[in-house]
Amino acid sequence: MTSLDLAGNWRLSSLDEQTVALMPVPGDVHTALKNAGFIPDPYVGRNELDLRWVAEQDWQIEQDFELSEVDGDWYLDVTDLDTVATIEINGEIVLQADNCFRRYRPDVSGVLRLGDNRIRILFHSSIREGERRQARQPFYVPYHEGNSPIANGNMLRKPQCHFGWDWNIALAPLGLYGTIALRRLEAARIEHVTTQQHHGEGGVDVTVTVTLHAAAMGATPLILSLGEEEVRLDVGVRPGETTVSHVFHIDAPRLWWPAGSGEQALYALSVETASETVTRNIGLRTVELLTDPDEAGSRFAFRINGREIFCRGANWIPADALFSLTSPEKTRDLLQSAVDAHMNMIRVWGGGFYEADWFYDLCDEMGLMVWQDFQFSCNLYPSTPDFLENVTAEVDYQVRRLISHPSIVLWCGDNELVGALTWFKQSIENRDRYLVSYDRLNRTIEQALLKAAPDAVWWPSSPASGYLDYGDAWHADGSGDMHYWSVWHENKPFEDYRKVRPRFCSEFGFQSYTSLPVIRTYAGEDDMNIASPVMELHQKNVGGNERIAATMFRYFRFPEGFANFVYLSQVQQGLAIRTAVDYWRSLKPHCMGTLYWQLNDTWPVASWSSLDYGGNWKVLHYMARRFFQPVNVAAIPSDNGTSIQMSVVNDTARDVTVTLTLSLLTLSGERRDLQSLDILCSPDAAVVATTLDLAEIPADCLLAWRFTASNGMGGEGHHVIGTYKALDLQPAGLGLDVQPAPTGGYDVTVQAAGLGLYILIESDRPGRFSDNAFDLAAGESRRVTFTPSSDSEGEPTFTIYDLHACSRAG
Ligand code: BMA
Repeated sequence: MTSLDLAGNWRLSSLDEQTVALMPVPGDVHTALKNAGFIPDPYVGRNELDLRWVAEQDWQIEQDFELSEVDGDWYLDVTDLDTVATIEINGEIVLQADNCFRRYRPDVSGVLRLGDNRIRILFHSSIREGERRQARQPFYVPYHEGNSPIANGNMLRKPQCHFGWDWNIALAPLGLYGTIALRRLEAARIEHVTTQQHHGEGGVDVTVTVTLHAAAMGATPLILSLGEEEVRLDVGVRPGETTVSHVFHIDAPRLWWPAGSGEQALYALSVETASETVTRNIGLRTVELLTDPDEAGSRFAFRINGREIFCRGANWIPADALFSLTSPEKTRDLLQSAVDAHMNMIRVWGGGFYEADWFYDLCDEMGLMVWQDFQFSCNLYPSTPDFLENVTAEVDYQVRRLISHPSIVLWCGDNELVGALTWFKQSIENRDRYLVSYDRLNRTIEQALLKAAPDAVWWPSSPASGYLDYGDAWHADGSGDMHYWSVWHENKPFEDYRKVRPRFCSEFGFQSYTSLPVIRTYAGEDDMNIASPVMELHQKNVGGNERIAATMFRYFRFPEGFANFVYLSQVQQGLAIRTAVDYWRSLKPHCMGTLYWQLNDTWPVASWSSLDYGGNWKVLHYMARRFFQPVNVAAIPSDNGTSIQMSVVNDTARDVTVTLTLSLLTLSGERRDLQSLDILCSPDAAVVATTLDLAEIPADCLLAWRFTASNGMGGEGHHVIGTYKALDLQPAGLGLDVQPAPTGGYDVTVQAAGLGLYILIESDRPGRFSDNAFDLAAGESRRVTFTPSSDSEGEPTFTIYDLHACSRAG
């Protein structure tokens, strides 16, 4: 036996032994306590408020194991240990850890016994540890109090959203989410496997570098294979690290492309010693971040394999607030939803995790480019030598672990730390000190990245207007990436999305309520009012509910009843994000990316996400599949409000001809043809198809369009001059027919007698509709398929919503 996996059921207890439960490892303490009946479900009602005590105390987990041999050198292999923890074997301390993002491999040779052994992990309260570390700082290091109801999370190398966030429950969870195993150190172990690619005329050279770690002088066979080619090396090792490199040459390489731009070719790399095997999937591709200066400032565009790719996507936050509730299947479903909505990039935001290897494997396979933040967000951080040393080790490990994934195209220093310098009294009064401190951290990250992966693409912070530029990238749109939050956080109207011309908008968002079936999982019938204490607790952005309601006053007639309120909140969210994306895509190639905030939710909550907790598609996600289509048509009103440009965008590498039919829709649902035209749009371009004078559109009509593109894509849309609330919408007269679908699931047909806008079919069982949130004119019908999720039980009941019905009088 050379390895003993210690995953499995451990004994969890409080230090006074009053609370004892089983805890599956990997797993988290809160879920174990819930499953054992010690605490209620944290996600239900207002239970969150009664659970702070869990993270205020220390917890221990223990496990007994047997060893039939203890000869030689042994080490413990530990990853994703959350966070300040002491590990003992047979009563001896073998590890004191304080970084959830590092891999620890302490030597445990001296403490193992033949026969029975005991391992114990003591989790120290992050709340108390954060407080202790803050008190030890040479000067106070502020954190964002609005985002972090639990204080001093910035002291710890732990997911920052664990301390609460403006969408997260504040639990400060603790546990072990990765590997815990005992391994015998044979001649050498594999410490790291990294790769570098060189693309030349004659093919691609892939340099594989293996770092071996040994306790003594010796030799080990090393078998490397990439694709069909295999080499066997006999490597002499000395105590400590030995590095070996081998170059594979690949003629006629099949390249890895982002989704929608080509295939996701992957070559299997395997690195094998006598005792272990490490595998990676290598995708051959070049990545460049273009930041050339131009008239507006400087560009921000990704060039993959020599072709500039417009990035369509969203921001990823952790899959769940509690690790034990996550699974690779659930995450696959969320990422698949991103690809299904024509996204080709996600940003792994800096307040969560460096995700597991399998997460990036999925992104590699699906063609989702990853913008990877280093895990620092919205706070200021220490820059003491011990903290920076810890960060250096973290960056070194994470970068070497992840660098071979073709999906990762950018390494970004942090989320919003430059902005954070302007948020706190201390850093406003003494900017020099905090800016220098920030730069020490930022430079530490950059240097550790480039040491581990010299070819990695580095961007200092998101947002940033450029290297060593500490300006306001929330409002300056000429250079770099932008977080445009004036719509939402500054209460600006949706039209303000058209007042900026970002080069790449890596965050912008608008909230909605999570769908009614999800609200029912945490709220009782009596709580179904947006001002109820339960609904307020499931809204983490101060003023969020007021913003949603006030925006409805701005654009819509006020909805009647709770269900309609939830529905309309989702429609207006979709409208907000579509306004931004339609305009910014029309600016291509000035703008080369839009990543909205945020793809997913960590628990059931009102938020900016397009996917509900559990993966159901909100209205925005159905709309995103339309507005992110590689070929799309959008109506863009002019600045002075006198005309509308019909914009055609083509993100594909081929010419397309778009056949566009424009019509007027009367409020009773009659479609009156306006004009039809064919537009040629060259590859990777946006063009104006036609400009309509507003005088051509009567006040009681909507502008509508349908298009088909020569590559098979197509779609439809409508545009309202002014606001929806000004229109005297008439009843849509919707009828619904449900039949079992021949392929499984249900065929749902909606017919309209009048004008139906944003028709939404909702199922009380989880699942996905083939289309939703669409419009119908009088006499039109649409059949969509509802596919229940694999875990869905029972017959679904369908409810239908539309814009007129949600706020009809009487
Ligand atoms: C951004 C993010 C998050 C936050 C979101 C919504 O700036 O980086 O910190 O959740 O805004 O406020």
